[in-house]
Amino acid sequence: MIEGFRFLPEYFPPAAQKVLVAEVLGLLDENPLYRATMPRSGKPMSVRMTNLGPLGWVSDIKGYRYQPTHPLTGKPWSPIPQTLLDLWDEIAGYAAPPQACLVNWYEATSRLGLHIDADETARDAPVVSVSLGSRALFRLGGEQRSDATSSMRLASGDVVVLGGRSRRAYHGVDRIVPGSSALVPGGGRINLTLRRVTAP
Ligand code: MD3
Ligand code: FE
Repeated sequence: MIEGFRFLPEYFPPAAQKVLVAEVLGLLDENPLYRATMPRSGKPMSVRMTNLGPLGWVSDIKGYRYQPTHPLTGKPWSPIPQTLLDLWDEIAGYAAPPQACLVNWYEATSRLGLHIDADETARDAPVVSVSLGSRALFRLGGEQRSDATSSMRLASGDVVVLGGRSRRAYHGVDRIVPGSSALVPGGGRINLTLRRVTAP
């Protein structure tokens, strides 16, 4: 496995998963899920998304970027829940707090193509991911698109830390296993990624 990749299965027990999902659902009125579009092509992404925190990752026809406000409401994103700030403190090993929590919302047929996360200036900071709801078939490769990949299932409550070289690795979600958990309304999946965007 690539250096810097840490898999913490069932980090959150079921009761804590429920609280986290309820917290995220409660923030969706103020921070509505929306379907971002791909740069240049304007093709809609299969995953709906929103963000929490001082910065949020957005994509539109002009490109990828982090910005302080929701693209539809124009309002600042709500703060990152304390549970997630605590998680970062416990496992990120990074002196400054995360600035963005990207919320990816997967339905039965949602997927996320192989990509690298490269829009953050703080390249030494890890990305911390929390999976909630139905299982995902996650694919992790290397620093070149042509590198071999391996697949793994990410289940509800699992936490993944992407530090070191793994931070620069290609990755994606081939599909979810819809209905493999009833935690998320509709049998879908929520993935939360905590990110440090700018160098402290
Ligand atoms: C490996 N999300 O938001 S989480 C993303 O399940 C993203 O929604 C996926 O890829 C999801 O960009 C995967 C695990 C993950 C997150 C960030 C990474 C793996 C990563 C960054 C670098 C390498
Ligand atoms: Fe990613």
